[in-house]
Amino acid sequence: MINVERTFVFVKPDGVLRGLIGEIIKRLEQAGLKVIALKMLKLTREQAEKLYDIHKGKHFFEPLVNYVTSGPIVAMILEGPDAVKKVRKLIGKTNPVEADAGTIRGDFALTISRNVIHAADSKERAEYEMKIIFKDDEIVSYKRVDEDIVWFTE
Ligand code: FUP
Repeated sequence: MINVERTFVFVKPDGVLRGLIGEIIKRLEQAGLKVIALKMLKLTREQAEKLYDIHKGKHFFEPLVNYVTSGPIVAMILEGPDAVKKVRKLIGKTNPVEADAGTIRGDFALTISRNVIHAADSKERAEYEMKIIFKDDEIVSYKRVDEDIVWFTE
């Protein structure tokens, strides 16, 4: 059975300030992922600390929270077959130096602290993270015209 699931992504302030919003959404959309929620915002400290709660206490936690709250982000929920795994593949490894060419981080970033994009790393984290940013009524249900072809499985 096809595993249609939702994942949570945001373009970080470095991505927004460099004008990469369109390029990033283009790559995710052209892979067949459906954008079902989309919002530009500036994260509050509370939201950022919740999004990165698993890193609390680590040396990079404070700089990370300061950074992601320093400018605008573009958050989205994407839906599609195995969306969590697929998006992680498309964004590449956390450290852009290790991220493969062809991935978003591999193609657009150089350092770990400015790696352009965040994506949830599990279905459970995706559901937790999307609730920090989106209300249920901000998620839209519709069918993409190519869904039956791109999402097809025998
Ligand atoms: P990822 O899920 O790929 O975003 O990676 P992590 O959850 O491990 O890390 C979250 C963010 O913390 C990274 F995107 C960048 C930042 N980070 C650092 O700045 N330094 C580190 O050593 C590790 C992570």
